[in-house]
Amino acid sequence: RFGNAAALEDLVVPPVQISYTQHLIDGKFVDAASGKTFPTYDPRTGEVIAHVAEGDAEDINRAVAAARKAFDEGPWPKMTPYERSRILLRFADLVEKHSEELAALETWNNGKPHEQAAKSELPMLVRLFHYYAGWADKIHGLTVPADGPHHIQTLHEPIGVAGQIIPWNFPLLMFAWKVGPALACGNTIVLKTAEQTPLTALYVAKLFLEAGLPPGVLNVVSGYGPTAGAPLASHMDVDKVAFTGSTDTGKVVLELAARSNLKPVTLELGGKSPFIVCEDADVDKAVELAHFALFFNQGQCCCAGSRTYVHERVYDEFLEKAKARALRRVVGDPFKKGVEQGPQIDSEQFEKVLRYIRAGKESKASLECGGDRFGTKGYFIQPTVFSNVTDDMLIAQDEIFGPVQSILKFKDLDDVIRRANTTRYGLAAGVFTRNIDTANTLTRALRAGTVWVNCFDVFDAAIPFGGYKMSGIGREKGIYSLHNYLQVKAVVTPLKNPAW
Ligand code: TXE
Repeated sequence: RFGNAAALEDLVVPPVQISYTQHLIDGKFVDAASGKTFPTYDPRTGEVIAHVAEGDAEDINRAVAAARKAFDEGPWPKMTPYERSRILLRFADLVEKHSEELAALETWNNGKPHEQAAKSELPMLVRLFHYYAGWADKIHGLTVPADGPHHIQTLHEPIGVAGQIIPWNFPLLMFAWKVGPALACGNTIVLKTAEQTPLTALYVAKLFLEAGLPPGVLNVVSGYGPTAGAPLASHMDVDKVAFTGSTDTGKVVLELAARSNLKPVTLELGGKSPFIVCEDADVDKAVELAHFALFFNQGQCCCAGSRTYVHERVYDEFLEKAKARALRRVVGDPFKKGVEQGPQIDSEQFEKVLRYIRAGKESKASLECGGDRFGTKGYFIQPTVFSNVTDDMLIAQDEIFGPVQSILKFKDLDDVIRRANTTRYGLAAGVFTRNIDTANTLTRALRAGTVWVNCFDVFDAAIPFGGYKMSGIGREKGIYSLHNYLQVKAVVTPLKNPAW
């Protein structure tokens, strides 16, 4: 029996009202052009909590027209960088003021533990906007040495209208990773939220208006991928598209962008990240970190440490303790204090995870614990651990995106480097060792956009994040994210006017 099963019999009423369900276009909350709405759910129960405007191509057209006008006619891109910075700071203050409602809304619509939303994600949201406010007035070009008698300078200009498509696993943080750099650089935006989690982005978009963001600079459209996301990715008036989601959809977005106006695309996609426990590891600490690396956020992290490689010398002890830790994991109503794991986001993801669990059971892997749904309502899944996993198994190759830990045994560093890199993904990796040489060898050999050494899921605003291979294109956060939202213009002037 996991955690506290009783937690599900008496669900907490979320301490927040749903105030915004329409699109935000040109500074106004409006219904969908078609008048249609779609339901959004509480993943604890599968019950509808609100009906939200359902965007399609016409809403995207309207939002892009507003963003285009706000970019071409200003005032946003023409404001001083300091004025833009001040608006971002005012927004961050308003987020801080409304943190309680926002954390409750995030948990209600997503199912993540409320303590995680309130104590970690909301402060991070504020921090990200402070960080980007800091950049807004520090973006400048270079003076470039010339071969001839020319003065050459580069201007770093906003790229224009950014189309942004985000997923449901971290609705507010994904909003910040996309919107923060785009606004700091002076762009205007049409953001399409994930159909599962439309609510918090609308709430914070309202706070942006309160902070003084001019109408049309940030437009938020709710809706489904093929009917609202695709028209955004293929829109001829959108100058850049940024996407976070599955690798399959990432390919579609890239193709839509290429076939329309060849807009540049950044993609942050799936992963199958290795977490490597070396022979010298303190096993208790390694177990705790590997557990966190996989189970955090119900296992719904693109960078989840979903292949736990353990050195053969510590394997047996690790396995026993990893199983005990998973059995201690507290599953239940995410609003209740002490609950570590809430429900998966929706029935589709719930079924997907259970399908992978079945595939694991049918393989030669050993099911150590879990392996089924938790309770009888909502989308809760028991923390599940498989041992004796081999690299060729489906559960070791595909992104499960759920609370399913796969433990694999390795012999030596060469063995684990080769196997850790044998994947189509390359988003992140974890290394747990006390040996600096081992750490240095692994950090250089692993083909991944982030390597966490003796830590995992550290997400400071300044740390770039993104993938090698099929985990994506480009980097978000940090100084690197600014490059996604800037054009570089070279200006060349003769040092002496030619005698014309
Ligand atoms: O993703 P999609 P889904 C992975 C994870 C998960 C799987 C499927 O493995 O189980 O993806 O999840 C929009 N044109 N990740 O179906 O479809 C969609 O509306 C334009 C990893 O939710 O990629 C949503 O806004 N847009 C991931 C966004 O794309 C389209 C986070 C993501 O949806 C579209 C989420 C289309 N044709 C899932 N189709 C990560 N990297 O963190 C869909 N969308």
